[in-house]
Amino acid sequence: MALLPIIVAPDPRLKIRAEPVEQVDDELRLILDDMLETMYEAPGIGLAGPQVGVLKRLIVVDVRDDGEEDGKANPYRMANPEIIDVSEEDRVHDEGCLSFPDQYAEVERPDAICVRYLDEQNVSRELRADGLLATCIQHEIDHLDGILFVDHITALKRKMILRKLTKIKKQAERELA
Ligand code: GNR
Ligand code: NI
Repeated sequence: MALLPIIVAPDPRLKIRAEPVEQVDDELRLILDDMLETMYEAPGIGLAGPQVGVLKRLIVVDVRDDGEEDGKANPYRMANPEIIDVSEEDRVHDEGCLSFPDQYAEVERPDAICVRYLDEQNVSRELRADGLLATCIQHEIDHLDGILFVDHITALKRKMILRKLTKIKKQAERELA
């Protein structure tokens, strides 16, 4: 088990489309476990391969039994996740992202989805999700397509968030120099 460094925006590596995996083998199971460990430590409720420099269609999610703060752990490891159905109804959530530390914005997405994926045993599964779990899975699949939550908000808000992060990154570089 290992913690993986999380890439912070703006970074061209977050804008690349990730490649599908052929099958979930021992090597990918180890990466999925490292991603979960990294996500819990952050802490976050989801993590996508590209955020840790893995350009494969891998995501992990745990919103802890319906988003209750002290709910039981309920981790999902997904390879090649695909949304195969969405509800007509939308929901708005104040989203954050581990690649955008301390930045939040309201994003509207379908309230419920059906997602097809390969689980950690390389078995094809379908999951119906709604609420926070549905929001999080959509946010993670976006990462696999190089799409970030700020791509769903107004250009002005996006500019403000990216300007803040650029400033913070430059400051950190100066402190290291
Ligand atoms: O930890 C996270 N919280 C979150 C909150 C609302 C909507 C989406 C998310 S995902 C985010 C972790 C992350 O950046 N995943 O890519
Ligand atoms: Ni994210």
